[in-house]
Amino acid sequence: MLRTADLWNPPKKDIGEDKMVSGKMLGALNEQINAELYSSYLYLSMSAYFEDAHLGGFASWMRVQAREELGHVMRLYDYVVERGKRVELSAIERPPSNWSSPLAGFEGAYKHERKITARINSLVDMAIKDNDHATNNMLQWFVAEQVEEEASASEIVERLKLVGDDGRGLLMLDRHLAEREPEEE
Ligand code: OFO
Repeated sequence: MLRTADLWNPPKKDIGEDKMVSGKMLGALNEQINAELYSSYLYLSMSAYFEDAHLGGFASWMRVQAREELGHVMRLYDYVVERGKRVELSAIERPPSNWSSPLAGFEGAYKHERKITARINSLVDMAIKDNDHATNNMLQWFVAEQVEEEASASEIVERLKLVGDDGRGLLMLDRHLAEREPEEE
């Protein structure tokens, strides 16, 4: 008989091996969920830094990025659930809250995206090794996304280098970054 308590505390889904998603892969996907949550946290922290520096366009760009990262989280979350597996959330590391300049902030963002790309690539390697075609297919979206993420952060780094100490150039870039719209989910 199903008790009310069972509805609120359903038994944990099996997180062990099965023929679809290996236990190792499940652990790695759960870690990736955490990494994407950290990305969102990092960009929200950068957004707060730019708000404080009166650079509303930079802040808005970072805020859109923070939200986009939550979309990445949910994409992985939904995949794990769809495979009948259990999402396990863990503590999110505290992000930095200060950068020495807008350039340092975006250099940090670019470096971070390169790390995320390396993580995605090792997940793909694992899926290939496991003959896990479904997970590999799901991850290909992230492979393409990382190309875009790296390109947009690196383009802003280059523009900031061109701007240098020119306050007017910085404000023009700020106006340009304010135009970024959230992507359709
Ligand atoms: Fe999720 O792509 Fe950035 O971190």
